[in-house]
Amino acid sequence: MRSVIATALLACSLTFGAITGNAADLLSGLKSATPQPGAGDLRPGLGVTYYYNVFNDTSEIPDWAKYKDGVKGEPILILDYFVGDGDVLTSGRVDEVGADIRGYISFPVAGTYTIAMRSNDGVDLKIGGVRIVHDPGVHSDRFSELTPVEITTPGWYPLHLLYFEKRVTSTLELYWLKPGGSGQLDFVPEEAFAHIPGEVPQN
Ligand SMILES: [Ca+2]
Repeated sequence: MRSVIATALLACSLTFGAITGNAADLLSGLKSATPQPGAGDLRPGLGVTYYYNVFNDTSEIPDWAKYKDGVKGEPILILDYFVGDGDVLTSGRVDEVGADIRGYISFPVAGTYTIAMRSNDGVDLKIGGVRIVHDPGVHSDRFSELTPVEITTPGWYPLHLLYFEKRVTSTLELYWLKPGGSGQLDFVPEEAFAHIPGEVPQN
């Protein structure tokens, strides 16, 4: 049900983007993981560390982490969280949660991907060392720009996502449209995410 709602809302966003030219500039220069992680080391989903505090900007999460240890959460298998006032990601809490999410995302072919997020509250996404989405403050549900991202080398790329939920409702969704694709963006699928337990990928 939630994906149906998300798809309907995203269609509005896409239309809005097309009418206003509200797509972001092409991003390039993303660095793939070197060396590529071994298939035998990878586990499903993205690793996550939670920090329980009132955050108002994603930049406050690494500052807080200098002084307070986080709590390892269950891996996040897919970023399709549109949960109203329910649990924030895999934290088991409904409010006042910061998340430092790390792992790898697989781009299976070279070409230009269109990436978008919907978030509530703040989000800061970097892939391969390049900031892709930055909407760091407190806000209700809203979509990012549609961001074209050039991938020259297929494979695994380090992903680092800072996110927090302050109060009431929370949303965290990541969409893409693969090269040559047409129509609506889809959730980035589970098979495109992985992490190595205990590792902090450099990004
Ligand atoms: Ca909220």
